[in-house]
Amino acid sequence: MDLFSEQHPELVPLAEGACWLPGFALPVMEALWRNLQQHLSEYPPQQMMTPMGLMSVRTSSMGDWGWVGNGHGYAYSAMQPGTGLPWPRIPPVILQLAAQAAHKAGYHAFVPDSCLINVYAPGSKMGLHQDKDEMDFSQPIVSLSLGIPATFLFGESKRTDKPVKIPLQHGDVVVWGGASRRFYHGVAPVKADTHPLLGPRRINLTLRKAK
Ligand code: MD3
Ligand code: FE
Repeated sequence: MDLFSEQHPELVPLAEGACWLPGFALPVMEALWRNLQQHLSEYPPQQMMTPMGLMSVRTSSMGDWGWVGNGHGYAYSAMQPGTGLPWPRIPPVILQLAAQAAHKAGYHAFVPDSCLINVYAPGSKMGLHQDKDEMDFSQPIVSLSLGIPATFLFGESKRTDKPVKIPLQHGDVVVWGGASRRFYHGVAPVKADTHPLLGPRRINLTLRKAK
């Protein structure tokens, strides 16, 4: 299938357990962006340090569990780095969107307890990795993209010579469950661009049931 075609099917199967819902979130993008702007002004995204080095992406979180890195490792944390305060709750518009997308992909009653907010400036990237810090791998992960486009990469193994590329756009949702839940994935360096609503950045929300 030509993933870069101009057509916008409702649901694109990507791999076992994974599907792409192009434009699924478009009807709520303005409400969502207002919410996120408010959140980011109160909980500014930070470049986390990991054992692999300083990340080019800036992150903030919502929900019971935020994702936090320090020089020694990374983990889900109930407290923000620095202040020690809890993260704010995930707003209903995001919880509803995640549950509806998961349902559409065949995962019922998805109730995430963590929303990671990744902010990409042009040039930011995320290397190939697996998401392995969650307790229950039978729970899917829902990802939502806002702002300038990015090329998302995934493959079954890190050694897969050519990871599959998906052009993710503003309003796209991807649901990862089943076998695809353990796939390696990453984001190619984001190209310079400007989005009418978000300006020169891409934001990805990753909704997970962490614990
Ligand atoms: C495929 N974020 O934060 S979300 C991450 O666009 C992360 O910011 C990327 O990977 C981003 O860990 C991608 C899409 C995603 C999330 C989890 C997955 C794809 C996945 C888990 C398994 C397979
Ligand atoms: Fe990931």
